[in-house]
Amino acid sequence: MERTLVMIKPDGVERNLIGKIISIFEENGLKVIALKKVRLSKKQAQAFYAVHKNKPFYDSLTDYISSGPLVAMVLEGEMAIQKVREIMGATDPKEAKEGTIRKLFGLDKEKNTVHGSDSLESAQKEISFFFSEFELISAE
Ligand code: IDP
Ligand code: MG
Repeated sequence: MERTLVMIKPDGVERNLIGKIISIFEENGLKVIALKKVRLSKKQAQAFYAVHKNKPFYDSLTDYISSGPLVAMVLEGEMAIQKVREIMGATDPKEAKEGTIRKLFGLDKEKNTVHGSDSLESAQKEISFFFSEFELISAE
């Protein structure tokens, strides 16, 4: 069993897509372990996306991620990290496969509705960014 960190980004929350998106993950056998709705400050968004700090899209991305509330959740399942990445689809909704969340709901390469950790290492880092050990144990 693996755990991964998923966010429903501000464009998804804004368009009332929380339920639909969680349903897609659940229908694919992933279990919601912990979940919260929060609005990140610019500084918190910069910290979350620190690996992209030298990218040309970093400033715009962190403005967008801090522009409204998002939903962060820990999902668990067999090969959860890879599975979530497949269910989400490519970063650019235009390139995402039919039936993926980004193809269904993504607005553009930046406002692509969902985030999923890309490795075991980032999953662990991103889960602890949003959730304390206490919260994870309490949600079991
Ligand atoms: P990923 O979310 O598919 O792993 P990353 O390359 O890690 O994609 O980029 C993180 C996030 O930054 C993307 O989900 C998207 O919101 C944004 N992003 C990535 N590339 C671009 C770009 O070329 N223009 C604008 N935003 C981008
Ligand atoms: Mg990434």
